[in-house]
Amino acid sequence: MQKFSGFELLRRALGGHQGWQPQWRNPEPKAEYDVIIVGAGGHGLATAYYLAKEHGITNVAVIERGWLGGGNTGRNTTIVRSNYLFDESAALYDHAMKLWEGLSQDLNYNVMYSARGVLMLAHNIHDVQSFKRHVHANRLNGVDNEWLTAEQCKEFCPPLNIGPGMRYPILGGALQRRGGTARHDAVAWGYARGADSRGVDIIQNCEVTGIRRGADGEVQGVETSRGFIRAPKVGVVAAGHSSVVMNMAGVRMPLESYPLQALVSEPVKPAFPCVVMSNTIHAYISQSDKGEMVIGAGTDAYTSYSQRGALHVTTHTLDAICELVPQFRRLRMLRNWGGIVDVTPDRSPIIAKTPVKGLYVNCGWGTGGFKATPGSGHVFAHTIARDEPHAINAPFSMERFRDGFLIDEAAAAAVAH
Ligand code: FAD
Ligand code: PYC
Repeated sequence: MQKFSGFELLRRALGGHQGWQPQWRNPEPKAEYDVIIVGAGGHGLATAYYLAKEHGITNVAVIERGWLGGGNTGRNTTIVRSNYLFDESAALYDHAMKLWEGLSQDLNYNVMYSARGVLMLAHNIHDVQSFKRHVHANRLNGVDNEWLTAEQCKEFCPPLNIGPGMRYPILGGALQRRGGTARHDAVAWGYARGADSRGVDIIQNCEVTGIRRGADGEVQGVETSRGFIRAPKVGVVAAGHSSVVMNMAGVRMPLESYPLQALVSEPVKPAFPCVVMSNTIHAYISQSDKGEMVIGAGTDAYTSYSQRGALHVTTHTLDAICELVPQFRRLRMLRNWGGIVDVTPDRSPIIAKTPVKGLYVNCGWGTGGFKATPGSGHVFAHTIARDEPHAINAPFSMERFRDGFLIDEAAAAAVAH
C-alpha cells in the first residue's frame, strides 16, 4: 500500500478545499481541438467548464501564457454585486449572482461566496441622487438594493466614521445585501478542476503569438510558443491584453488598458463586517477570511501594460480609508500589487461573435469583471457552442459602438477610472 505523510493525507482528505490547490492534469497540447480558449482566468475557465457541462463540447483547450488564475482573476479585491443601472446589465450581472449562490455546490468546491452586503457610500448630493436612481432601477429589475441614511450605514457597518468633521462626510449609502465577496483563486481552481475532469486540456506556460486565418478569412487555429494548434473556433478571454490578441486576427478593438492596484493589510481579528465602496473618495474595503483588510484604488490616469500602479494612487486611497475608518491608521500594509484592466468607452463588456468567422471575444470588463465570472462564462459558452449570442449577452456586442446602443455603466462601476 502506498504511504503518505500526515501533511499529504490531510491535503487529500481536504480534497482541494479552502486553501488547497486541487490537482488537474498537465497535458501536452494536441494538434487539434474543437474550441480553443485563449486565457485561463476565471472567465476563460468558466467558459470551458460550461462548454463541457452544458453543451457537451469537451475537445477544448484553454491556453494560458502564464499560470492559471495569475491574471486579474488572482489580483482582484473579490467584490461581488449586481447593482448596475441598465436593464441589460441587471440581466447580465444578476444572472452571475444567481450562479454564485449555487456555485460551490455546482463545482463541489468551496468558492467561499459570502453575501455580507456591499454598501456604496454617498458623499455629496450628486452621489445621493445617482445612488437613489440606481436603487429604484435595480428594484424595478428585481435586483435587491436599498437606501440607508448615514446613521443606518453606521449601524450596518459600525467601524465607519460618520462624524460631521470629515473632509467627505457620509450622507448615506446604497446597500445590496446579496452582494459580498468570494475567494478569487478558488473560483479559478474550482472551474479548472470541473473543466479538467470533463476532459478539457488546460495548457499553462503557452503563449498565443498569432491567430491563423484561412483563404476565406475564417479562423484556423492559433500560433503559440509551443507550436501551431488547429481549431475552427477560438474564444479570446485575455483581459488587459484582449486588443493585443485580437489584433493578431486583424480585429481592432475599442479598448484601452490601464493598471488597477490593490493592497492588503496585516491580518487582524474580524473587525469589518461588510464591503464598503466609495467612488468619490476612490477607495473600497472588506476583510478577507484570513483577516487582511483588502483595499483597492482607482485606475491610474494613463494607459499601460505594467502590472503595478503609481504610488500616489495608493497613498490617496489609504488617506481616504483612514478617514472612513480612523482606527485602521494603525494597521500595517502587508503587500500590494496591480493588474491590467481593459476598458470600453461605455464601461460595459463585450461578449460577442466578431466579424471573423470562428472568432469570439469576451473582454472589456474594466475594473469589474470578477463578479460576473460565472454568468460571463455561461453566456460565452452558449455563444461559442451555438455560434449566436445568448439573449443575455446579445446587447453586449461590438456593433453597439458603431450603432450607438451604448450601455453606459460608468457610475455603477463604482471605481474611479
Ligand atoms: P484574467 O484573469 O486576467 O485572465 C486573462 C488571462 O489571459 C491571463 O491569465 C493572461 O495571462 C492570459 N493571456 C493574456 N494574453 C495571452 C496570450 N497571448 N496567450 C495566452 N494567454 C494570455 N472585479 C470585480 O468584479 N470585483 C472586484 O472587487 C474587482 N477588483 C479588482 C481589483 C484589481 C486590483 C484588479 C486588477 C481588477 C479587479 N476587478 C474586480 C476586475 C476583475 O479582476 C477582472 O475583470 C476579471 O478578473 C477578469 O477575468 P478574466 O478571466 O477575463 O481575466
Ligand atoms: O466592480 O465592484 C467592483 C469593483 C470593486 C473593486 C474593483 N471593482
